[in-house]
Amino acid sequence: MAVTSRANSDYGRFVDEVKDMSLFPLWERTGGLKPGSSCVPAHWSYAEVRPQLLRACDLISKKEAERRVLCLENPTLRGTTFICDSLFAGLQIIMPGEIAASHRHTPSALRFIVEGEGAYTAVAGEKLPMQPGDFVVTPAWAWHDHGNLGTAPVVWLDGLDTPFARFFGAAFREEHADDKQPIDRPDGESISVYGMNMIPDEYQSDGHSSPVLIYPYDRTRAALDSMTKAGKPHPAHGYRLRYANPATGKHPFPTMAVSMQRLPKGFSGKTYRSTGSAVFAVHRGTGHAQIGDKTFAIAPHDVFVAPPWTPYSFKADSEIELFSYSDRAGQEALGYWREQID
Ligand code: GTQ
Ligand code: FE2
Repeated sequence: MAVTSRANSDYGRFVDEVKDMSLFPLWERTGGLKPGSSCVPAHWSYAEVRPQLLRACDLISKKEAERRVLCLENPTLRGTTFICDSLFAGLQIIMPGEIAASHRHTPSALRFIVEGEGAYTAVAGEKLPMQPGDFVVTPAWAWHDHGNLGTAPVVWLDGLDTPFARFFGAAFREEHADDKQPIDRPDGESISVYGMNMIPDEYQSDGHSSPVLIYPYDRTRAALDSMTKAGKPHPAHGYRLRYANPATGKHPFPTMAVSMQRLPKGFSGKTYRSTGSAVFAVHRGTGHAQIGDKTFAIAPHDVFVAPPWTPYSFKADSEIELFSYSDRAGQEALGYWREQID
């Protein structure tokens, strides 16, 4: 029975009265709990976005733009900067000689290098030179600044868990007193100490972010090569490796899970869905991604998003490598994570 038909009844007056007291009768709520969100599948073609990044370089100086980033905004989330309910994604461009000043924030961040040589990120006192295909960790509240010491533009994908911090009302941010933070560790020290299947004896993990701050592509590729030789592909994911925090075996962030997967040429994957929202960046290859009722032709450096509980599958015309990050770590920690394969 609709509430309106009770307008002049005792019940109708009751409902109006309690609503004026900021009380809502739960039994009046329609819909209830169900998985998924209003977020939609979306795809950004790098061939279309790249010219706009270069245009931004002509129009906006590095001084004006603290970070020269085009946010990939879900069409249902206009004005939020977010690619889905739980994640941020942006393409950042930095020209030769430019620096992006040091700051820190409570959201955790990752970079996935898309194109260009000679850029670095400095994180927590360590300078991390970056190559295409590398995955870089910026833990919550770690100082970070970027620079391009090369001769060509450098573009990377920024992935952040900003919506988590916003949700909890815990989104703090601070500028460093200097544009560049002091470097007090040797270049790439984190991987040469923590990335060797050994951990310093006295190291105490807080269980949050990985002590390894860079996962270089040459290692990822070598691991995928070995995995490809060793066994059969997963029916939905192909050959997929998850980046691990070596101190815990779990994810590199408290909120985000991060992976690289290889789909062999001709691969036609099963349909899969999970409660996770996932952002994908094509590192190599061409094919198609079917996400919900949308089919996207995918090419190198394209980015696309799969909303929660939306079925998706992949087809590979040539061998594909897909980088991805999702809110899986956060969902697992909270006991929400579920998945389903066709
Ligand atoms: O490079 O530090 O795309 O703080 C969004 C927020 C990049 C960064 C983004 C950030 C950064
Ligand atoms: Fe930042």
